[in-house]
Amino acid sequence: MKKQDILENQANEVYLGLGSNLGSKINNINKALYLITDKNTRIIKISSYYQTLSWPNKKFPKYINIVIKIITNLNPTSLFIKLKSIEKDLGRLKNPRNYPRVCDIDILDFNQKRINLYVDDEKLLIPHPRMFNRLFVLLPLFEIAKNWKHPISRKKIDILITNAIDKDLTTIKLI
Ligand code: PH2
Ligand code: MG
Ligand code: MG
Repeated sequence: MKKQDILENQANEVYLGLGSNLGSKINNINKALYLITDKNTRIIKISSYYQTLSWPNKKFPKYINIVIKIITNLNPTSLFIKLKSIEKDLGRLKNPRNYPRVCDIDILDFNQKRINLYVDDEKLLIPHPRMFNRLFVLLPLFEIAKNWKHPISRKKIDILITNAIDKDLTTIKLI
């Protein structure tokens, strides 16, 4: 049996980061929340909505960012495919990395596991490799998971936040 299959049909605890900096941002996030919920997937926590400066290019429009916790019986590949299709339904186009987007949904943490695989030609790396020194992810995550630990470094979320504050120029506003 493949490792993927073992993860299927069980209640996986997953954290997702959502961001929008194009169009009707709050609406885009809310539509994504509506589409994420289905017979396989339940949303169990939603952070506040945070207005954040676009990183690394502050000249791009500001983002709305949230983090949610879901329970899903989808495996990482199926969840990834579902989230990509939601991004597409919401009107996301293929653009260079870090370009403004209608909606971005990133799998931050899947059952505290290290996952490294290809879905078609796209690389799926969990925990999300670039996100854990970014306050636009850490602050909403802290709000809904005060004792969360990074699955690989085992660093606690409050330590990651302290370390990120100096580096990150994101100005964050609760909306
Ligand atoms: N996502 C990015 C790049 N930059 N900046 C903010 N503030 N919020 C994001 O979600 C974000 C970003 C790549 O996905
Ligand atoms: Mg992203
Ligand atoms: Mg993404």
